[in-house]
Amino acid sequence: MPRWLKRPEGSNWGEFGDDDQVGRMNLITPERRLRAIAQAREGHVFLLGLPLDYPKAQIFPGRFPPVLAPTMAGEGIPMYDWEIKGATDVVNDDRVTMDLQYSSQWDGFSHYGACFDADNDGVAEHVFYNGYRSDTDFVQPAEGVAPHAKALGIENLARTCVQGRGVLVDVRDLASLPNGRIGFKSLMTAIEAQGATVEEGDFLCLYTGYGDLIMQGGANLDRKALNACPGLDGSDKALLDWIDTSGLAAICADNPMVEKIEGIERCADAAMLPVHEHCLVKLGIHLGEFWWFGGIAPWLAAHKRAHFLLTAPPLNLPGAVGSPATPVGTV
Ligand code: UVW
Repeated sequence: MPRWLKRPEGSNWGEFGDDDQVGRMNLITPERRLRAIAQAREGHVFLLGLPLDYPKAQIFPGRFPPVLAPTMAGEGIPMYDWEIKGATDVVNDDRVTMDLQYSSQWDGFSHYGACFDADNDGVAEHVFYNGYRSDTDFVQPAEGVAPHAKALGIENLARTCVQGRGVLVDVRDLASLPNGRIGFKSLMTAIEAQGATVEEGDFLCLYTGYGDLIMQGGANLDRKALNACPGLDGSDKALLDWIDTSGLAAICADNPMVEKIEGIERCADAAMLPVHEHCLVKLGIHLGEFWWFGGIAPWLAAHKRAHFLLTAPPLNLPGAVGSPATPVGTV
């Protein structure tokens, strides 16, 4: 049985193969990676992620920061400042409990799906990129059962190693647009003004200023300023079309959702997060969120550059639907 009989309008399901699980990452060919590596001209590196315990105050309900604890060497024996008996070794060993999408992160394709009648039986099911389904391709949480993605887990993204050409576009000035929503025309104007180009297999990096506010604000976040930062306008069809035709591999933003939905009317038969649906469900485009560009952006601007080598593998954690990220930009 094929996985689906009908695919959502505007989707590319099947075009990278019936069982493809990495979508547009397929466009990062060895040639394109070498072109990206050629952007590393000076040897400077920049962290493009927040410390994973940032934001210091909760932004996304239900997601909590990492909590460290010692590994236990035995009952009541924390493996911390732990001296190995009969030898001189001293060992610290720890574990972490955290929401994988608390801080800088990748959204995997298994993170976000849609209600759509892919088997054409008149009833919508919960489907994900390339027609994978909630009922057959995930283990759902239950008493004593850990949920996980049997398909589209973040390990698929990890296997691609996530290395290619980053294109930084500074959109901080676009906060003045209505509801801070960046449509096609405004984005194209910013891209052109900054001498950037977005080509097949590129990582589009959107610098909204949100990450800077998180870094600077500590626990006293300026919520008004955060809410004023811009994001993509998923209600703009021209923008969605450009995301498709540009061939970009992924979109990485320093804000929490890449897109902004303020002012878009919610509708029972449409997605609340249209950029998520367009990218993660229909086209196989990964989304990076809560990144930080406050380090690399001034350097790129001072050197009249917009492109760099981006390296950003997620955790190779089988079955997870998202992952913390510690991306690196090399110039
Ligand atoms: C949701 O889609 C709910 O979250 P995120 O913005 O992290 O993808």
